[in-house]
Amino acid sequence: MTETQSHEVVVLGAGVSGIYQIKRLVDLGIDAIVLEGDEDLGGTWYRNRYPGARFDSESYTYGYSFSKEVLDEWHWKERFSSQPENLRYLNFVVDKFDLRRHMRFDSFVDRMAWDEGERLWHLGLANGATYTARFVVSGIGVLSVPTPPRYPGMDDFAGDAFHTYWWPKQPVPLAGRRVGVIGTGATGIQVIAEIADKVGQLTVFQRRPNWSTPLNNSPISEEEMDDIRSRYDEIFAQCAVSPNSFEHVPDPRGFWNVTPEQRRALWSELYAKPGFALLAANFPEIFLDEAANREVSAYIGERIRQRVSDPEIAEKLIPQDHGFGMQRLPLETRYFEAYNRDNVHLVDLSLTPIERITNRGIQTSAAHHDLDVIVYATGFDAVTGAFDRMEIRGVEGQTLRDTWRDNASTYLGLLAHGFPNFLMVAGPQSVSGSTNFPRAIERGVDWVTGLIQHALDHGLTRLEAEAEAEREWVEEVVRAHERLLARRSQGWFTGYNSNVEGHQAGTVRYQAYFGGGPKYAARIVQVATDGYRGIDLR
Ligand code: NA7
Repeated sequence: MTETQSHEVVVLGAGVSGIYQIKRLVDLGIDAIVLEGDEDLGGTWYRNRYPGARFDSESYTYGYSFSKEVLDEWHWKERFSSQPENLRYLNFVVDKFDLRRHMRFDSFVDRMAWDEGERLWHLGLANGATYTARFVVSGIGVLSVPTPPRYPGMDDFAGDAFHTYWWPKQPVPLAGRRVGVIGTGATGIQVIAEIADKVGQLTVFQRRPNWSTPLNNSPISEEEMDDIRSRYDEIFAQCAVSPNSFEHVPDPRGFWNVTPEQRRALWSELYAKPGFALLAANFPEIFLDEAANREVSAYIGERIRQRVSDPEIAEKLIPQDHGFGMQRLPLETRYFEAYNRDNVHLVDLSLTPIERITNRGIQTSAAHHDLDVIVYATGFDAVTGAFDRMEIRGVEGQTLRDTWRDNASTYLGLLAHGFPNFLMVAGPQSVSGSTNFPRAIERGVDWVTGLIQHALDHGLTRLEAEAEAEREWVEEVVRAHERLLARRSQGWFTGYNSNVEGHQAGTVRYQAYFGGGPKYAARIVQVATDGYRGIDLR
């Protein structure tokens, strides 16, 4: 048994959050360490090696903004950069600031308990090591717990099968093989479009279609990168005032103040623009007004029909159960055209559900599909999943898992009552699930760092969200959520996941704050300025 190690701060996770968090702490000379469960850094971009994995955020709005040197030195090669390049980027940042020496890998924290007498967290790792820390900062990811389906016979399959999150590091041979993909969320749509022309046969098992619009990716030349570098201040300033922290700005004219022809003209322009333009540069009414949403959905349905040759297949690819923008919008590159290929087949699971996985493939209620590879693109136990899989015991010995059984409850998405000195970067009910992730992450890290510095400066050893302040924040989260047409949608934003107990259709979880990035930023800054109002500091 090795000796317990003690640090002022333990950071959980070496992904986008943990990397920036450790940088800030090290810069302040605070004794801190990162514990990462995986064998290397990168989080989301260390995993998710499936073909087609890439940003849906413009690369230069996704990268860190904190270092002028990094901004000056890094050249984003594509407007929407791919997983291998994103992982190289994170390694570049870590190596540049020599942060690796503050990281321990293969160090999954599976339990931690608060000791009220010592005012310390005691952490236990899956590898047997133990740590204590005054403060624990979680950067454990919003989408880091993959959820394969629970079909009978999954272990019987003789071919290759994996969840997209666990796509192997070694190249998976696809040429000439029969591949089945289950799931048509953002991940399924990326992987299907990418491999359609690289496999022998591709069978897509779709339960519900998603709306999806063109990514419109393109390379970034040296000259363009120079231009982007010269505009970085402007770009980040723009992200800071946009509701979802992108460069795109909502159309201010008012949906009903313009003619249907003018609306279509805008949509046709946005359809050709990169990234989330159709979502984020649209009229805000499409998220609030059913008639507005119906009209934009009908327009996008038409665009899908224009792109899919077989009218019956086209109808199956157009969502009927939810409107455009009601779930996370997947972005695509020639996804709909994939269905025009002779080697691509669509199986509609709403008509013929999967009964079991066999040793040779997938048995639906209508047929057996012989396969060599099964890809589970079936999503994540989003936002709270990474907390639920640890045993986190608070003041009274209660677990966070039990406390959050029906719904998360946080103060500003940054702290939770009953769990002192546990600080969450990109926690539930922050804006990290509802905006461009790294923009929210940097804001969260800066705030958490400020609070830790404040505690150290003032000799404070116990910080806990007040119950009343937390209750009021949750009410605000609920209010912002209930304004939206999407309030009952079946997507991970609302905590839906058919493969996780208690997260099935019909349950609503308040996972994120939907009041927008600028309002959230102003709020947390104000709380800090007011001497950390709502936090019991001792
Ligand atoms: P999502 O968006 O949760 O999508 C999961 C997909 O898998 C969705 O189409 C599901 O259909 C389908 N699914 C899930 N379980 C099953 C089972 N058991 N059988 C058949 N189909 C199933 O996850 P993604 O990984 O695509 O995207 C998550 C985020 O990662 C994304 O927003 C990006 O930010 C990165 P359903 O809709 O439940 O009928």
